[in-house]
Amino acid sequence: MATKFIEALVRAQQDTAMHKAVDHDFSTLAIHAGYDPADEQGALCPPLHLSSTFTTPDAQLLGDRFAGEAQGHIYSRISNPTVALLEERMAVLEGAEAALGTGSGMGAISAALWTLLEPGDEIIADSTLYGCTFALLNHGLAKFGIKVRHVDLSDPQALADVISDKTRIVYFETPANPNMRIVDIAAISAIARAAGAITLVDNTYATPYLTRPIGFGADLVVHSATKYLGGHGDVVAGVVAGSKELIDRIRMEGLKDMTGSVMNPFAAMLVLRGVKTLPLRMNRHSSSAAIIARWLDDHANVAAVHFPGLDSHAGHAIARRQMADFGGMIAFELKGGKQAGLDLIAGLDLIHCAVSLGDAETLIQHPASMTHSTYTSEERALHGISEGLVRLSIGLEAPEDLIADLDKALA
Ligand code: 4LM
Repeated sequence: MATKFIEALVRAQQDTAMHKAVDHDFSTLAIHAGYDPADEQGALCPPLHLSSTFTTPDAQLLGDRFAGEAQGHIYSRISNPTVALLEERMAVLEGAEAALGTGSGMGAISAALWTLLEPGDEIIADSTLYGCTFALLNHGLAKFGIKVRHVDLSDPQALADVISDKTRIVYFETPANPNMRIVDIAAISAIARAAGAITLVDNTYATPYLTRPIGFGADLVVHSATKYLGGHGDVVAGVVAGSKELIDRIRMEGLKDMTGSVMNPFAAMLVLRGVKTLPLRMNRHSSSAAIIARWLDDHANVAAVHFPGLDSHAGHAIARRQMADFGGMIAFELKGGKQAGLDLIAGLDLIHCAVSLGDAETLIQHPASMTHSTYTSEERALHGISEGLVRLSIGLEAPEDLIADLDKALA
């Protein structure tokens, strides 16, 4: 049964027009991939393996596992059965050969980048990135002789103009946090591949239910599983997905030896549970966000709405091509600027002021003073993050109730 679904998924990646048609298969895989209750005494839900270490009947076998000559768990900083199930499920859902669970989204990004980059290499990153990713690149990697260059990757020609044999990684988010810029995954991946660079996509905002970057030619995908994959705001976790060769390297170098940013088995269990309802939740987040984005767009006090589902969005056509729907994130600016945005946040009752995203609860925050305060104000201006921008993560509540709350606060 699983093979049939996996074949369908692979076909879907080859033909994005089929993306919506395989929804049923994705939903089935999100619940079943990698797990057979018959292997665990009929337990419908996978067991939680908390063991930090794993014993073998003799020293030879454990030694062989260390040498990579025998399969099996050694120590939970390297692998763990509960985490391994999530890794297998995420690999299937992303259409990747393999995946790796990590302690956070930043853990996933750090483990991948520390493994793949060496002093003298260049990383070309999109101009807009999550604040801590921007800090990791510019305050972390840059200290160790890695050249960080920011390019507007929503314009593939801009990448083609500057990419060189020094470029090791091309890195971007789509939609980008916080301003919702869309990057053409296929176009950027093709340019990167031709230059011998690895394309790494942060798929946190879209999730594999809406976009599967590897099917468009990307090499690696990273996630903050804290967000939509977990889905309930009660876990911090990350995932990297890609070829077996790259994932094995990231596991044994970036994760095991360099960062130690290991996924806790309990976190893996919570993410496995979250992923079961990912399709249902993403449909609801997306449909509610589309309604609210249109409502905001029509509001007299709103200066601009950044949501890829709007015809007016610069990346709308590309988003239509590479996303099954437009997701649950909206960014907008009020005519009264930053102060009006802060007043709006203060005036809300149902919608909570908090960072993070992808939860059942609708969250609102002010990127310039919160998630993107790692940029200086000059850097934010340079990177297209306006001081007045307000970010909404649309939750699972009734959209009419959210609109009523926004309406009252905007008035
Ligand atoms: C936030 N974001 O935006 P961990 N990649 C993307 C993200 O949005 C985040 C991470 C990685 C927010 C957190 C406070 C696109 C995080 C990092 O927080 O390390 O799991 O993910 O509100």
